[in-house]
Amino acid sequence: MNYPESWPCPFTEHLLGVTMNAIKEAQKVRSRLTPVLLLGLLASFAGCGSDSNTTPAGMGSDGPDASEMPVVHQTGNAVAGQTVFRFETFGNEQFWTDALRLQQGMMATQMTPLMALQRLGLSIDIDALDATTRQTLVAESMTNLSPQSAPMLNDPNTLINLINANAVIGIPAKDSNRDGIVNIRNGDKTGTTCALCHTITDASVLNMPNGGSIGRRQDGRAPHNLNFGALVATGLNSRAYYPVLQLTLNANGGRTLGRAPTGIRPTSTEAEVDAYLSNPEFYPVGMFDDTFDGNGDPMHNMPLFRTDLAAPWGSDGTIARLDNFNNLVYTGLLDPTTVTTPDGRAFLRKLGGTAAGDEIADGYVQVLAATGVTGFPFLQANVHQNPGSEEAPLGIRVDDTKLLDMNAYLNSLQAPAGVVTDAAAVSRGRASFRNNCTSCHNVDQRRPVPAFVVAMRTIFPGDNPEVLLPQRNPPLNPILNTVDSFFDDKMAVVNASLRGSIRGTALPLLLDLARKPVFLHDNSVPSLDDLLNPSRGAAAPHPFFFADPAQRSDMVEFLRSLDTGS
Ligand code: HEC
Ligand code: HEC
Ligand SMILES: [Ca+2]
Ligand SMILES: [Ca+2]
Ligand SMILES: [Ca+2]
Repeated sequence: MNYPESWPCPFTEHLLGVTMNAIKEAQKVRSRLTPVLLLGLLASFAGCGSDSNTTPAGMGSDGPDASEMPVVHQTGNAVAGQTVFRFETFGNEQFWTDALRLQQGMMATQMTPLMALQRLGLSIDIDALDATTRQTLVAESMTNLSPQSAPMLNDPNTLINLINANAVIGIPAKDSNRDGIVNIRNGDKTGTTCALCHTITDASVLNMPNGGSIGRRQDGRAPHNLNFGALVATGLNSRAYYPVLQLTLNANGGRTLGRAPTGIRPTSTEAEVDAYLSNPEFYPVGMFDDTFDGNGDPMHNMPLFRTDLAAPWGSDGTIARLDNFNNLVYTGLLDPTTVTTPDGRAFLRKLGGTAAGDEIADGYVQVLAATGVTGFPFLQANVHQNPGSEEAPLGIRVDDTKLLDMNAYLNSLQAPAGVVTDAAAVSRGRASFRNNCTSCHNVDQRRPVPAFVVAMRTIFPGDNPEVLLPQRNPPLNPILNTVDSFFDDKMAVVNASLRGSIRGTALPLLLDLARKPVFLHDNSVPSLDDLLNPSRGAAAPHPFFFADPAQRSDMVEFLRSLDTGS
């Protein structure tokens, strides 16, 4: 068997402090924990890899009492945090405009608002517009949207105007030339923000089937139709996103890991990169590859509600603290040129080994040179005294006050009300959930999500990985990949072993499920009924099934009803 049962678990002082507190907390609630679960909890908090941190379904419980553990989570000002979430770029507009050339691509392709809504799944904030534009868009939205009846929605100039008005959600324009006017036709630049993949609108003006919408912002809700791949492909220099694409690496024996049969190389053309990004088989709609590891491992956009109730972060549970996760998004993903710095390279080497790490960084430098990108990294961040740590994986950290303000804002976001169509079915489903699912999930979504990482073999019994890199510096586990499954791809390189825990998946809050079109982080399951249907097979990811269709449908009703209200 080539699966590591455990690996060394040395701690930094900081980690040890957290660990000791966690163990003390666990001991306090010992009486309410089943022994097996407690053992697993201690193992996962103590950071020693183990498969024992999950149990068969608990009986008659409201959820695992691991949830009693407080999430250490500083906060600032929620009102200021809203602005950070919606508009803060820390200067990444230089990357998106000067390096990736996104707005230039929109102009070159004569992209209209309708195309942005339909093809890219972008959404438009109606409140950001002046009264005349608002009225025209409302009127046009009630027509058949043809160029004759909806001229403004079909006019490429409108898209520029909407961007200038900061109405295109997640891609704000900045007054880069500091002339007091925001106009991207005249030297100003467009960046990206968190809202891009974590906000929709109420679609009160227009709802584009399988696309975006026009209406009022609803922060925290996942845009299931956002086509981020196609958005990046729209840039005139999509090659600038190189380290976050699926790569072919010599260090990996010329192989590639991901959904595409061949990966991108430093010499790949713009057309080849665009073809990868705009193929939904390779870069599915609603997904984002958030690791600069050479793996093509897009994951489904996650909702962000009540972040005070959840941790660790990411499907892999790699990051313990919310502001650390958010800092990594800013410093590594919204301007990936940071990986070419000495600290960036060091982190790439830590993740992928020296050969692969250097190959990614060197390849990227080659791409940037070949495409005339200079002056990077662009991101405005502070040098951190502890490079490589969770606080600053790439050696830099954006403004801490703003990160803590955003923590407060994300904590305050409420999930939409659950959908109840058959109250009796919901109540039967709840009873069944209590009996079958509470070794991992809580019944009551107002309670903190248990913080343990579910071991890969528990959540995915078909996990049978080959070893891609046998040795990494402790506490990192070897790089592993189960062939013929995407489910584990995210966790191949980046997983919770980085903080001394295990390779597996973290537990989500079960919220806004009625609106979700596809399930599990790898988009592998098309409906809640399928999720619970034994026809997926006992070796499939998340193998918790009901053979009886009536029981399944009760459970689906229950899951759709969940929210954080009373
Ligand atoms: C291009 C799309 C995209 C952008 C932009 C983006 N995210 Fe995400 N976010 C995702 C995806 C996809 C996931 C799921 C990752 C996973 O499954 O591991 C995610 C996960 C998260 C999570 C973890 C949620 C959980 O329950 O574990 C947090 C927190 C988060 N994002 C915050 C942010 C913040 C803050 C920003 C802005 C700095 C941001 N994201 C920008 C797509 C995006
Ligand atoms: C061994 C722990 C465990 C058990 C038992 C378990 N789950 Fe899960 N569940 C998870 C994990 C981990 C995830 C996140 C999976 C991922 O990364 O995609 C999850 C995700 C989910 C999701 C969200 C899927 C999505 O795409 O948003 C639903 C719904 C769900 N579980 C329902 C259930 C139900 C119903 C049961 C009982 C029949 C159950 N779970 C039992 C661990 C568990
Ligand atoms: Ca392109
Ligand atoms: Ca990746
Ligand atoms: Ca795999």
